[in-house]
Amino acid sequence: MNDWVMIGVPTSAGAHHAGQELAPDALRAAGLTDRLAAAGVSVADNGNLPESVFAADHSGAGARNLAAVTKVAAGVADAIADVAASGRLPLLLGGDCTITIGAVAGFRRHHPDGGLIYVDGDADLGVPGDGGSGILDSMGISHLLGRGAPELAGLGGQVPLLEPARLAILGSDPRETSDAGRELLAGLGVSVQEAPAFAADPAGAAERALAAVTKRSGRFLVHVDVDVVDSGDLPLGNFPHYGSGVRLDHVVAGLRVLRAHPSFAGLVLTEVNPTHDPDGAELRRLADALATVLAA
Ligand SMILES: [Mn+2]
Repeated sequence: MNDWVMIGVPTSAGAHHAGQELAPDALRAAGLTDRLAAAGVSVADNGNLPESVFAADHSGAGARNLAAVTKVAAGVADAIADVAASGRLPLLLGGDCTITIGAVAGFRRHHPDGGLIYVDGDADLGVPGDGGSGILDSMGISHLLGRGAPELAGLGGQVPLLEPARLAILGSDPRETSDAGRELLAGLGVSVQEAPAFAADPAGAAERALAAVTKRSGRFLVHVDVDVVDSGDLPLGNFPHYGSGVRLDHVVAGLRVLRAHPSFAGLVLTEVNPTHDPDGAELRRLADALATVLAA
């Protein structure tokens, strides 16, 4: 199981504004495919799913652009289920973080005991109507765990989409999670290692996430929101995260440990906004990092 299928998900439907829909093609233009090949990674590029661009939602709903987000996630679920059934490894290029809801739904059609390691600058615990932004890409973990909008939370036909014991969160910035959020996750038994622990020992933190998830899961997906990297190092995250202390090389070190596990079964990259990087230099750094990770 070492052949990859790359699928672009050009969507900003669940984001704060447009831009992320450009990421899959921008990563290709930054040489991702060539870098993967040079690293010895066998990858077929299946192109992009249909584009879905952010639109202002004036409806007043607590979950903005819910219909568009749900439609994209459903398409992702079908696409990743096909890849999983073929025995190959999906590499999803988002797109905003809501695509991971679809990825988990589709992955678990084929791997009912599947798990998820969520490498992200945020714990994404928002829910519609909580007084927050209403932006769905800040609510991914809530929906995976069965909270939030029923259309999304029920995408896999079972609620929750993911049992808490099959989830590990790695690298979230403690300044972005409330104490109530931390208590909620602790009470549910979700493995959480925040940014300071991740930066202090990326490989060790990754091993602890693996130990937690593989205890209760078979194969697992890895979600990587580029905003897990401090924007002072890599300013590609759609929503900036300055000062977390997590560098790109920390993330590479951690992801290499995850990728080396025999139950590793694919990667979802999210929240890259190419408009933050007009000359493409940071995108090329990210493409190099991905090739280093996937070659491991
Ligand atoms: Mn995120």
